[in-house]
Amino acid sequence: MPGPLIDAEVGDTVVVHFRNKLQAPATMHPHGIFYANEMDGAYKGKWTDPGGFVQRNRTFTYVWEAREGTEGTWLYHDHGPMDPLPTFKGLFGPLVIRERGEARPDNEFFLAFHTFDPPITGLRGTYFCVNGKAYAGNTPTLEAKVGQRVAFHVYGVDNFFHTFHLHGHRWTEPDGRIVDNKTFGPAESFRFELVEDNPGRWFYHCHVFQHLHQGMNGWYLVS
Ligand SMILES: [Cu+2]
Repeated sequence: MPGPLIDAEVGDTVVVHFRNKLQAPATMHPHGIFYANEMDGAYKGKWTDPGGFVQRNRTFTYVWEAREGTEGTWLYHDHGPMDPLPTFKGLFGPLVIRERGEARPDNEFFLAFHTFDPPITGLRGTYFCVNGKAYAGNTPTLEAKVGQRVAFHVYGVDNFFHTFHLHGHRWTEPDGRIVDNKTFGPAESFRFELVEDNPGRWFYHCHVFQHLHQGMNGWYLVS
């Protein structure tokens, strides 16, 4: 965990061959991309479509469309009958839809901000995680070089509002503001780019201090 990156361009049809190897039913529910009602991957009681209740050892093929107007960084997650426990255990992943033929950045990172609670881990404390790990050195150590065009893709997938703060750097928001700390809530996602100009050993972290000090931090190494 997180699940694999789904990487599409506008105009693509995305076909996901999903096999549930867990003991419990599970699904895949995407954000942002276009999908017809039966490709929603959501449990709806007696109105549930097959894609909203995939039993253990069964398969389902999700078909989604990256239509015009779906560009962006998104996520997918379980939305089956066990919701939200499978998501809280890590059944989520990133989904990016790029402009057709768009130049790829030199380097890019996909970061899920989320929580492991005691009912999930059996441990005493809550861990605030990035991609399933807590604390710098365990969380992803990101690496880039001066001069590279670097893209960060960040999404939240728990009950909390987080911020993404990057030391030594700043970026321009779509509305033109220059920021170095961006707030995002449950299932919100965003992407920003910068041209790397500042070598060193930097921190990235959530700036909610409780989250920061319970694990939501990592290294960004620029050479
Ligand atoms: Cu946080």
